[in-house]
Amino acid sequence: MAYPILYSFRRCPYAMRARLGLFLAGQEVELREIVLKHKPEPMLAASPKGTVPVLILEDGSVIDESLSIMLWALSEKAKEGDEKTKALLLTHEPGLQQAAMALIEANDNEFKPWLDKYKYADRHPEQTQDEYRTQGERFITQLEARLSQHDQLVSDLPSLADYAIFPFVRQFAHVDKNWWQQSPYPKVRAWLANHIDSPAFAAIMKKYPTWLDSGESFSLLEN
Ligand SMILES: N[C@@H](CCC(=O)N[C@@H](CS)C(=O)NCC(=O)O)C(=O)O
Repeated sequence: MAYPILYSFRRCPYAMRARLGLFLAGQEVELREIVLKHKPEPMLAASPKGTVPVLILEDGSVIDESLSIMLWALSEKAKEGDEKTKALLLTHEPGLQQAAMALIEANDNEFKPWLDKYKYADRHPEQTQDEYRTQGERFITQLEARLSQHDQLVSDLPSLADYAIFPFVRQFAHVDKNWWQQSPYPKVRAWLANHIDSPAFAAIMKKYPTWLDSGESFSLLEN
């Protein structure tokens, strides 16, 4: 049986978000691991903008935004009446769903650009690495405040906001692990450690040979 094809890059936080959404929805895909410097032609033919993740459905339609892939996979599962995915999507909590979407938007549009500059400060000499980190900390501070109110970002249960955002916070933490360990964000630290240690994250972070080299696609769900 054919499954949707996912072009993915293991270390990309957007691709992680998509893989998490697919995994949590129990949506099988043919995962094709790529390298960004050498993108496969069929991926570019499907999505000329050349970013991962790219999902090609069985009917040929293409979803090439990570959040849309997450929402597609979880919504399809929720349509079957699956309560667990409805909870992830906050289907019964429109106010919280709105908050989750706003937080993801802040992650992608405000936090991510500072994260990139913090990570690659040598390519952006206009400010120091510490200054870039301080800019990024504004978002981390918001997360700390939220996690002081409940166990996860929008309520006590994990939602799409947690899964869409933690791969980016993981990158932020990894730039300077010593700093992160003593930073004034104990709640975010614990929340992140929990997600990194989760079975879902272990499953979506398995290492595969690249599709161009091996010609092999891999299952996302088989462990
Ligand atoms: N808005 C896109 C962003 C995806 C994105 O920027 N992915 C990066 C890798 S993390 C990429 O493919 N960059 C292209 C490149 O580096 O050539 C999404 O959410 O899917």
